[in-house]
Amino acid sequence: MTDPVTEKPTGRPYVGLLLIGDPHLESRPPGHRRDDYPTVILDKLAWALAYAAENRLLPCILGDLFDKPRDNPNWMLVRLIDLLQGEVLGLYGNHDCAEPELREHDSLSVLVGAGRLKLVSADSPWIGQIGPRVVVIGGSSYRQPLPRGFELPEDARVVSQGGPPPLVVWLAHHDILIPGYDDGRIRPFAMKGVDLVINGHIHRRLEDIVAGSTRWLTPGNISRRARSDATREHVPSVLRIDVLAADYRVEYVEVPHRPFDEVFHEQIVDVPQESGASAFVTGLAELQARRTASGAGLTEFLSQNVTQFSPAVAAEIMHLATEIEGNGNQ
Ligand SMILES: [Mn+2]
Repeated sequence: MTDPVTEKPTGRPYVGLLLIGDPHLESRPPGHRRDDYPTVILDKLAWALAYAAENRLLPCILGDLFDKPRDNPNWMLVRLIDLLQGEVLGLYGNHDCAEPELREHDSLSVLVGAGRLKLVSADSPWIGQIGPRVVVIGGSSYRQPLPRGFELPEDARVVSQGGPPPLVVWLAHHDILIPGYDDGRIRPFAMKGVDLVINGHIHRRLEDIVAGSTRWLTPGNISRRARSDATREHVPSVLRIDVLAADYRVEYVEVPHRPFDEVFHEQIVDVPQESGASAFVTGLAELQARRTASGAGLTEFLSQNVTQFSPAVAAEIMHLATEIEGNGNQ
C-alpha cells in the first residue's frame, strides 16, 4: 500500500479488492468517440487507482489494459509507470498480446518488467491478508485454460491456520457464456476450491451466475468503445469487494464519466435511396464534418449507399474506405 498523497508505503492493511475491467488504452479515439479518448481513459484508470488507495483496496486489472499490444506511445507508458504505484495485480487480455502469449515486444511487458503490474496465474497466485481473512488470487490470462479446480497453496494453508478459511478469487479474460453475451463459449461451472471468478473481456456488466459454490461476476469495462445500445445502457463502474470474516460484500462503484451523447458522434441517418448521387455527396460531407479518428461511420455509410454506382466504382470506393478503417472491439 502507498499513501495517495505522499506516495510512501503506509503499511495499512487491505480491506478488500477493486476489480478494474478492460481499460483499452490507446492513443487515438476508437470508433465513433468524439472526445479526447486517450486522456479520458487514463484519467478513469487514475481515478480507480486513487479510489483503491484511499479505500485500502488491492487493485486488479482484468486484462486488455491496452487496445493495441504494441506501438503505444511512450508518453502513455511513462504516465502508466507513474500511475501504477504500490501493488497492482492483473492479467493479459487478447488485446495486450500480438501473439497467443505475452511477449517482450508487447507494451504490457514493459509494465510487468518494471514491477508495476504483477500478473497472476495458476502457478503464481497472490497470497495475503485482506481484512480478517487470508485471500488467494489466481488467474487465467487470455488463452490460458480455466482450471476445473484449485488446490490451496501450502503458504495459504499455513498462514490461515487457526483463522477463517481463505477466500479464493480467480481472475479471467475469457468468452464466458453469460445471458446477454452471445459470443460466450464456456458455460460457468463449479470451480472446485474457488469462491469467485471475475471475468473481464465482456464489455458490459452482466448478471452474476452461481455454479455450485463458485460465483461468476462480469463487471464490464470502464471505457465505452462501441456506439451501441448495449454501451448506451452500460454504466462504467469498478467492482469493489470487501472481505468479511465469513463472507464478502460486492458493490459496484460508478467511475465518473460523461453522458453517452457527449462521448459519441450521433448516428447519421441513411440517405434515401431515390435521392441519388447529390444526396450521397451531401451525406459524405456531413460525415467528414464530424469525422472519427478511426474512420468508423464512413465504411458503414458507404456500404449502405454505394449500390447506386456501377459495381466497379462501388468496389473502388469500398477498397479505399477499408484502407483507412479502424479495427477491434472486444
Ligand atoms: Mn476487451
